[in-house]
Amino acid sequence: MTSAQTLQSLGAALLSGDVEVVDCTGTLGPNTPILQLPPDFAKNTPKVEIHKISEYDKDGPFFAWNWMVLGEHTGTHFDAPHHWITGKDHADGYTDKLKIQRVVAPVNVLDFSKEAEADADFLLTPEHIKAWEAEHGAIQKGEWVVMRTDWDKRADSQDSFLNADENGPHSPGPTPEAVEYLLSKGIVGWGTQCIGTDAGAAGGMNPPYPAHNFLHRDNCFGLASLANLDKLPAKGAILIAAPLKIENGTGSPIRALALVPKG
Ligand code: 23J
Ligand code: MN
Repeated sequence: MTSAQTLQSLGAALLSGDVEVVDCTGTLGPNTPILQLPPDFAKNTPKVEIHKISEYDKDGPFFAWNWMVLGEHTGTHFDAPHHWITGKDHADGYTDKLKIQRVVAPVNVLDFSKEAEADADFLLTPEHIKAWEAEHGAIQKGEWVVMRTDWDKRADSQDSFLNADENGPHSPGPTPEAVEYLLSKGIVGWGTQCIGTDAGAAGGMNPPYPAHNFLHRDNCFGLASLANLDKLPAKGAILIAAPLKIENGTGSPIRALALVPKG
C-alpha cells in the first residue's frame, strides 16, 4: 500500500467509526489538581481561572468568550526537554521548536492499575516492562509508552489525586532504571495518569525525579495526567499529544487523542 492509500483508508475508517478517537484528556477548570512543590519554593503554578469577557451581553451582544489563567504544567499536559536542567542545551527542546512529527506515534499502554490500586507507591521496574513486552511485543523506537494506573478516577479531588500525607505525596511512577530501559529502546516519551511523569516519592530517588532528569536529558518528552487509558489496547493505538506552540515553552496543556481500532 502506498502512503496515500494508507491515509485514505484511515480517513474512511475515521468517518465510518472503524477507527475511534479516544479522548485521553482531563477537563481544565478551577478544580483541576495542581502540583504542590515543597514549601521551600516561594512560587507555584496558580489554579486554573476562567474569566468571562462576554456572553451575549453589553460586552459582546453576539458572542461569548473567556480569558484564562493557565500554567504550562497544568492538567493533562506535555513536558518539553527545556523543562528540566538536564535538557537545557537542546536547541529544539521547547514547545515551539520541537520536531512535531515526533508527537504523533504508536502508543504502548502498560496496565499496572491493579498494582497501583493495591499500593499507591507502586514503582515500575525494567523487569515489569520486560514481562509486559514478552506478553504484548517489544516497545519500538519512536513510540510512546504510558502507564495505566486509573489515577484519572481521582481527578475530581486534588487531595485524592495528590494523595499526600506527612511523608509527602504517594503516587505510582517509574524507577530510574525503568526510565533508562525505555530510553535505551529509543522511545519518544513516557506518560502517566498522575500529576507528573515521576512517582510521588521521586524527590528521594537517585537522581531526584528520574523521569524528568533522564527523559529531558535525551531530548524526549513527558506526558502527565492522562485520562481514559483504560479505553486503549496494550498495543495498536496511535497517540497524538501535541503541545501548544508556546514561545520558548517548557510544557503545555494538550488535548491528548488516541486513534483506536473499534472493538
Ligand atoms: C516542576 C518541578 C518539579 C516537578 C514538576 C514541575 C512536574 O512534575 C511537572 O509538571 O513537570 S516534578
Ligand atoms: Mn510538567
